[in-house]
Amino acid sequence: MAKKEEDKIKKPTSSYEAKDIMVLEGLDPVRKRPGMYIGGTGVDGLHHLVWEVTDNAIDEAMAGHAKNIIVELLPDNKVSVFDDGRGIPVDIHPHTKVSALETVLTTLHAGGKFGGEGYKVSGGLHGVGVSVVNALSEWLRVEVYRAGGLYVQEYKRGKPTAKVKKIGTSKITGTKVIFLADKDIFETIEYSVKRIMERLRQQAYLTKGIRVNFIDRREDPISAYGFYFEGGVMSFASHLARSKKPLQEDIFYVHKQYEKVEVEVAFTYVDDIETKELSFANNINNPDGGTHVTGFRSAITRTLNNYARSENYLKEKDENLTAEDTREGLITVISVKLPEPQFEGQTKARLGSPEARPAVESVVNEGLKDFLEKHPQEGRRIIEKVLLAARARKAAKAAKDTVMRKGALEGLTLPGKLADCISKKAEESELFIVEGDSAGGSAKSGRDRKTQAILPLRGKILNVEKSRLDKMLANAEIRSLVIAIGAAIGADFDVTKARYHKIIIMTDADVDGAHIRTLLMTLFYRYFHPMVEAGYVYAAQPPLFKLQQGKEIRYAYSPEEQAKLSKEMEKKGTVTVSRYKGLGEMNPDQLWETTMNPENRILKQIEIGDAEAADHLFDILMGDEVEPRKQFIQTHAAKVQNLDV
Ligand code: 28F
Repeated sequence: MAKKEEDKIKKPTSSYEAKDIMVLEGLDPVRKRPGMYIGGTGVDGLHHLVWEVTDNAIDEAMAGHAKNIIVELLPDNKVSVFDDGRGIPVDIHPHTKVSALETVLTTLHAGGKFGGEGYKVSGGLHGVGVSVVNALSEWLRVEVYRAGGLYVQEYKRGKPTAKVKKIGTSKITGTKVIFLADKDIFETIEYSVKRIMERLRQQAYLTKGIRVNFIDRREDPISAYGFYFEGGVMSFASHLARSKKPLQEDIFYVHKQYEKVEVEVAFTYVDDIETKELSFANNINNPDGGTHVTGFRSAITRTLNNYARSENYLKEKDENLTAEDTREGLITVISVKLPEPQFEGQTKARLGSPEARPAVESVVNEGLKDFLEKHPQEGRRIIEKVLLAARARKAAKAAKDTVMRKGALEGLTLPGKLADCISKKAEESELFIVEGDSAGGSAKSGRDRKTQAILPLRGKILNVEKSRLDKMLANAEIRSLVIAIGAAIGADFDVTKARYHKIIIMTDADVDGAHIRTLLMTLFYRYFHPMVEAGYVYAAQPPLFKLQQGKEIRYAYSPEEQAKLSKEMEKKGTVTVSRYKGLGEMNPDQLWETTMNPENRILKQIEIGDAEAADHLFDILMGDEVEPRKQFIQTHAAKVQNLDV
């Protein structure tokens, strides 16, 4: 049912003239203070080199001149990027007597973006120019296929090693850049396939119809991936909703030019309480939203309220639906393209351009009104969902007020099950969430009382997937956890109030333990998100094996370690190996020694990615959709080893 109103989209015409190049300054400042140009010289800064070059290829595709982009990771960490666009101009500049190609590669901010009518739509303000990549590479080669010829030039740390040379003829046109990041500058020059894949997939979603291929040639056999999305942001939204039950037949989609702003929005409501909202300006991700998101939210809220009233879902006396109510279960991708976007915030993660707000608001208002008129049955489902959210909001507020009134959530009365630590300094305090009362008992007596608190959780905590905040607050286990952490929950959560700066999930190393860990990670991801962001959440890694040889007892945390250790200990006589089925099999000292003692325990810090994966896994395992769960179990059942039956 997507609205296919593909208005004629005005493409930026970057008419190339040698005069367009604004020669600003040499490259020395870049090598002196690389952080000024790419943010840092760690792994993020290293990947910025790849983003800069690939963004230039995407720009050429966005301008309608390239259809295919090939990114390759070569052995010894060289990166190669190719696009089949027009090829960087190679003609000699009348004043500087230097080839345009050399100027673009060796001069800061050279390129249509800062002058002329053309503008870069991807990379945008972040696009510092390929000359920065050149300056920070110990070696770089550019090949230009243009006007029937193949032109080449090579550089060392940004300095040409020879003039631009025509080394052959060519039937195709395009640009290829191959570079080797300078290990004198970067802490590491090891690339992450995952990061590059995620970024290329995202760029392909945002630039519908272009083909992006990624080939990792560092190992044998090579691995190759291709991204190609006819549906653009529509495919992106459906990818984000892949494990959820949709409330609409198709993704809502609108793509229109509004004055200077090109607006493309896709969204779908799903049967869930979680919101996903991705926004981009000139293909740059804006995690902190901005004027385009504000425009979108006011359009949704206003149009749904008007519709709910005109269709009598809301009576005269009923209060309006809030923006919050309309966001539950809404999965959205907003992409705007505009000349000279203004970004705000220290990480430039928010779009400030005022013109983007009315553009998105008007385009979405009109599109959604039209959609609701044409699809009344889906309109009904959406309104019913939003009304339900409004009722839950009021109930949650009432429940929270009740609970708050009782003073429980203020942490005045800590839950009985919590064995708190003596220290009141959050930064040194640790809260162990332990599965089961027996392990809880051992943890309580084995721990370091000064800094370690224990909260035993009985069995499976509430299946947080379907419940709402109010129902969750009613659950004793969850309430104990909220009170113990002492920083409220959900939208009111304030991480600076957290009473512990380490929350350690300690569950058995079996399937049940993994299940509980997934539940808890989902809970933290959804209702204590800043704790995960701050890196406060960990998973304890209990030993899998105990090895005994005479009096000597050792522990192994993986089958490989167990094999190695057995071989070593066998020299002194027979070794008995026992597999730990659960924490409860360890006595307090063993539990302390192997899993709680900061000296030699192993903790896995939960990153957003892990929690997000748990959240997605959780949808599959615990959500309503049977199909994704069946698929998941079939796919993974083969891989599950030592399943305790
Ligand atoms: C592997 C990375 O960098 N592709 C690029 C072009 C095409 C033109 C261009 C680039 C205009 C004035 C500065 C060609 N013909 N892929 C890439 N493809 N830059 S970068 O122009 C450069 C600027 O000089 C191009 C006509 N107009 C623009």
